[in-house]
Amino acid sequence: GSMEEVSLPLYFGWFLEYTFQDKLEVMAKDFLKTLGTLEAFKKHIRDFSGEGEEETNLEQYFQHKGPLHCTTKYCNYGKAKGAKEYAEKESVRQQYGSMTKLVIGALFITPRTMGVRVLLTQDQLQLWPDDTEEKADAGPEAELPPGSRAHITLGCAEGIKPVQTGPDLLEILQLQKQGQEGEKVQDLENGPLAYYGNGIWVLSFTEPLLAPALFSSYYK
Ligand code: 2AM
Repeated sequence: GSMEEVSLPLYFGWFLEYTFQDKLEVMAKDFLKTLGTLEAFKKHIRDFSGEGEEETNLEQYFQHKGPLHCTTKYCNYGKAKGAKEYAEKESVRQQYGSMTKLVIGALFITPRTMGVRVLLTQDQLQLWPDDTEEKADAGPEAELPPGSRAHITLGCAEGIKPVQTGPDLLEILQLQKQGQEGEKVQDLENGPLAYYGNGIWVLSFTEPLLAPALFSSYYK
């Protein structure tokens, strides 16, 4: 009935616990500050700035609103395909309101988005929807395993919607799958930094971060 439809959220996902949210934001800001000072980055500043601009303040370049989270299923209040089926899944009902630890493997930026890659465990994959875009986005040659798209959006460039972070991550994973490791730039505090071209920078964490998070949903 219509009551059930309006009660579906904008999206389901894992929401970072507050103290970790602050920690991740500080880390991301520090990363951007450091990146902005590197000669290797300055060499490719064109990816992030317009004609004639010699500098870009990366901390202002990426903007973010709302709680930091890893979207599992975008429902658009019931208008998205498979929303109702997802909300009714046994695993979703059972795990709703429970805490988990997300494993964060890398931080990436592109001229469009900044995010971190989340490596889902088998348990967490039970909350991943079956009808994701991974296959369509990856194309037939580069099929990626379910959950590859899992990420937390940390910021978007002006005029870019957060939904872009998923495709940006998939692009990086496809490059890696094709054997590209990027051009190693240098070791930063948390691990090696690599440049993949087209404004794609990836910091792979030597020690993955463990992020406490709550499985819940969001209504605007
Ligand atoms: P994100 O998961 O990449 O950050 C509200 O817009 C949230 O739902 C954002 O977190 C956003 O992207 C996610 N979202 C929006 N549209 C989406 C879609 N079509 N598929 C998957 N996630 C989407």
